Amino acid sequence: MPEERESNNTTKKVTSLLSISHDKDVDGLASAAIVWRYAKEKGLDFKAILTDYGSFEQVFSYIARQRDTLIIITDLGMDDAIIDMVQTGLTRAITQDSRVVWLDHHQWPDKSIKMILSLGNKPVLKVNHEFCAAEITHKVLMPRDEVSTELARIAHDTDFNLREIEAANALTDAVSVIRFGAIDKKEDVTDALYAVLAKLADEGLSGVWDKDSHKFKDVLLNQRVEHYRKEKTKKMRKALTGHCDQIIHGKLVRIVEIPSGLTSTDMGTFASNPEILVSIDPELKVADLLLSLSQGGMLGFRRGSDGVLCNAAAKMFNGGGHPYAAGGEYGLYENFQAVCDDIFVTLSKSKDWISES
Ligand SMILES: [Mn+2]
Repeated sequence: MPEERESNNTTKKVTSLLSISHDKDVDGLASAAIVWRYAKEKGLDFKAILTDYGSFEQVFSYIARQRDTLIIITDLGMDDAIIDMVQTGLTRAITQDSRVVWLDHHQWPDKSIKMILSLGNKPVLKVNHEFCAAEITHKVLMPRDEVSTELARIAHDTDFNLREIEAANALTDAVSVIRFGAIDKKEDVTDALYAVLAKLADEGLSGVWDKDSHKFKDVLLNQRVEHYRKEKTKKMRKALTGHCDQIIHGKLVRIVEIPSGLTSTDMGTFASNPEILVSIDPELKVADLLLSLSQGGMLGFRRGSDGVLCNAAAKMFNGGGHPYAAGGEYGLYENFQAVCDDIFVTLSKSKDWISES
């Protein structure tokens, strides 16, 4: 936060901080934890809302009621569909002497960027695709704080799907198990995640994770995560067993149907492990392109080799993303086999998703 803003602006000083972050993964949670540490350092009252895109209307009408509040939004993008709602909520809060800081790494249309920058009280907007949101939050708010450095590193490991840090993997599963559990019981996701968030904000990873026993300190949470992992493995094996393969333009394309409670990231990691594949079928190889079809008709794209561009493949299904991971939409369906045939036909029509290098 640029300190000069304290001295040369005419608005009242903020007294509290409202953090709005993504509830879906470790990046959103770690970003909120770093924001909380910033609030502690500045002596600001703190409140967090962890949310997802479907709930923006409630969130921004809550934001509209804020006074003298520093509103920091992290790991959430904005596009034309929600721009009016966002503008209305933020403008209201700003007329009540609030300020806005938005830190993100998703794709933003120019119109959304211009809207945020045109708000009053000198808004701060940082959007950078090369980092995860927690890394940006760390750099902007708490660059010299060691706990925040660790939180940003964990988020990077999960968001870029590196999966090199055991505790980061475990935390990813903990977020999923807590989140899916709350959604099932129709409980508030923020309330459900608050205890973990508070510990991360207090002490970083060591607040929740015991590195000597390789377990969560909370025994119940550890049991839930272990159970979730077993169930998840069963579901993923079953999903992989029902796979549908085809060679297209010399690339092995595989489609799997994923049940609820599984993410395409889970599936992508699982299905790129050759040992797991061989245990299902000795002939089964890692696919060059893996498509995960969810029951709602959403498509996740992950690649098993560099010769494929997931973003270009996803574009053929009204989606987009990165070369290594992307998302798109097929639409509601009944017959999985018919969907596979249809997808294979679409992918055969273009070579855009094949990388020359
Ligand atoms: Mn993120």
